[in-house]
Amino acid sequence: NVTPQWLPAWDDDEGARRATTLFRGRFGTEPDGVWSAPGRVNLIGEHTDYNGGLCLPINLPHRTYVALRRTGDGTGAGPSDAVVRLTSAQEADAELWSRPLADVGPGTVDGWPAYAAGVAWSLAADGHDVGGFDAAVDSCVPYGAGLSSSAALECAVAVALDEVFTLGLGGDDAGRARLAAACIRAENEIAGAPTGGMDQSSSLRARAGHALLLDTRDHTTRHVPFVLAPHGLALLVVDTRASHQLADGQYAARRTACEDAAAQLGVATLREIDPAGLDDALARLADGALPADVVRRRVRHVVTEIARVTELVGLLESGRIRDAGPVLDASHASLRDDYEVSSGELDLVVDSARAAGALGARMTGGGFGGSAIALVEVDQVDAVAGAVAEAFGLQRLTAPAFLVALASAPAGRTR
Ligand code: GAF
Repeated sequence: NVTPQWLPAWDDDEGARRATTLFRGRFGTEPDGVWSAPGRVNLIGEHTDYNGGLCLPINLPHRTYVALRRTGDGTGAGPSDAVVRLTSAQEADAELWSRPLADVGPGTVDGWPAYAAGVAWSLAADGHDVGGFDAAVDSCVPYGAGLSSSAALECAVAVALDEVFTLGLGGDDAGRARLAAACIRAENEIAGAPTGGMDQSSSLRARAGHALLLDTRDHTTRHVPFVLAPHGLALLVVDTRASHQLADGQYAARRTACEDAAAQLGVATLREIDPAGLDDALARLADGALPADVVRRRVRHVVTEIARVTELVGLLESGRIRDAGPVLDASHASLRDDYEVSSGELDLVVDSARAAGALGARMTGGGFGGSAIALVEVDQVDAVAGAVAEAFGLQRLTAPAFLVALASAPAGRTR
């Protein structure tokens, strides 16, 4: 018998205390406040957000906490006062990271500081008056697990800078959409990961108790109630602990394949392909940088996955979450066979969870490692987790880690 390893979320007191203690220790003064932002898990709609499509993430109870203090006169006018200094509890032994804001730009920052300093850069590039600051970061969002630890860091810094530099964006959804755009730009241009906008939009714009239906074609959103307990269900998240790196070539290659296919078909994005006309569209695809049969499978995933988002939203909004299993399963099959972004570990989670009684299961996030979700009866959470852990043990894989996802609050001020 293998005991599953659970990943606890901190409460706000613990998160604020940790970030504040780190801040005092490294900077010898008090922060102006503590802000935090959640990681996310996507229910369905994978690899659709850079295709003008739909996705449906919820925020996790796991958050990244940032204690931050504005320094200098904050006008950003003089190079001496516009210095960014950063420290992270996850890099405890590292030296303080320090850089004039004027020196932050595409290709200049490596590692985790790119996500934090990058947001200051993109807000400034968007015309906002952002100056120097000190920040200390601590987080219980599992790192590198496909649960958006990077977006949580970006979004926590974004809401902090919004407040200390009085940008006035955090108070309503339109402003939060602009903060999300700044975070996405930081990730694309400073961290160099060509991701879509789902993760940052969720962290800043999704509400507690709801999934965020995000339409990446027109940037509209709908808040879809997502509370499983009254249905006797729970959403189990399994971190495979198998490495996952979005900045590597595979994610970018999928994105390029979709853009090339859209160009071949003469549409702005694959969202414009009507599912009813999918076969016709596929027949028109020819060999290019990739063989036509590969491109056809990529396109089929995107078009059918967007339709599955609508299907799941319909089930949620009509109180039929118990019927959602086959939709989740179909999403996984499509990601595994057509989009080819799953992994042996992700398939093992999905297969072993289903065999142990999960109603449905799928990989979530970018793939190539990372996490999977399973919809399970609330009284079977431990049994399903135990079965998955045991399946990993039998194959001598690194033990996976588990959490139960409750749709949680967006980024904001904590203290
Ligand atoms: C990662 C990316 F960051 C998102 O933008 C999205 O494309 C996702 O992979 C796949 O759905 O999380």
